[in-house]
Amino acid sequence: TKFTNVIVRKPGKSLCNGITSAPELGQPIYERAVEEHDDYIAALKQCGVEVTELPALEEYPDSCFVEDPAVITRCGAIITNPGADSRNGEKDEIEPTIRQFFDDEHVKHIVAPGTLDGGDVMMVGDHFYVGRSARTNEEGIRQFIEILEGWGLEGSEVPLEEVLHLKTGVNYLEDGNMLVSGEFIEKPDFAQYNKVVVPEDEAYGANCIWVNGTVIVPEGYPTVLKAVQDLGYKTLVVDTSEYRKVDGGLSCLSLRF
Ligand code: CIR
Repeated sequence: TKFTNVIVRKPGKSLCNGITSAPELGQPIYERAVEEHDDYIAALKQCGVEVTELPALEEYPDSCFVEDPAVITRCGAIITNPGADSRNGEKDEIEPTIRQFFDDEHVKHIVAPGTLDGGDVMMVGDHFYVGRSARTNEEGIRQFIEILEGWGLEGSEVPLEEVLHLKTGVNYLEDGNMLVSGEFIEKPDFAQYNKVVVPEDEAYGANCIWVNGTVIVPEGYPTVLKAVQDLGYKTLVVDTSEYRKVDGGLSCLSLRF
């Protein structure tokens, strides 16, 4: 795998009203969120990718989490049908940008009654694990796998019990290495990988991203950082604490392809 492009979207002031399962963390501070986003973009650029930065969309509080309305594979792009009502329209906002990179026959859609969030999709080479979650349903997964198979790729379903999205708790770092936390530590689906177990008190740190040999790790998760460095990866640390307040992490903030 080698990524050449990354798409991000600047957070709007409405980020403060994003969906959250952890209101006790407080609302994101907008100015700080923008700084963190700038740092994130700088880290991505250091990994040798071209970054396309889309403007903020105030009408969609969670729209900086561009990973959810689209999934991009090496064969084409899939515009999803995001499972949260307040986010569903994000799919129409991201599509024109996706079409700048892919022609008509390489852009497919998940359609109702299927729902799917890109945060539930984890790419491991040509295999895509898809979490069945509160956002992603059986029909969405069926459509998604059908599209993949049409391109000679494959997918499989992973039922989720605890976390919001699949990649909230499990992330592939390439080279057979996988960061796993919580319910994913023992899942048979991932038995074949070199699993790096993330301790419960650093669970949020399981959401790291591999970008062309470098792993970007969220700031404040020393056990995860050391484990990733011990695997031999170059690392970059980015603070995503404002996004954590609305359940967002490193992977959600970009589309990498
Ligand atoms: C949401 O609940 O949809 C946002 N507040 C967070 C989305 C995080 N995205 C991701 O894990 N891919």
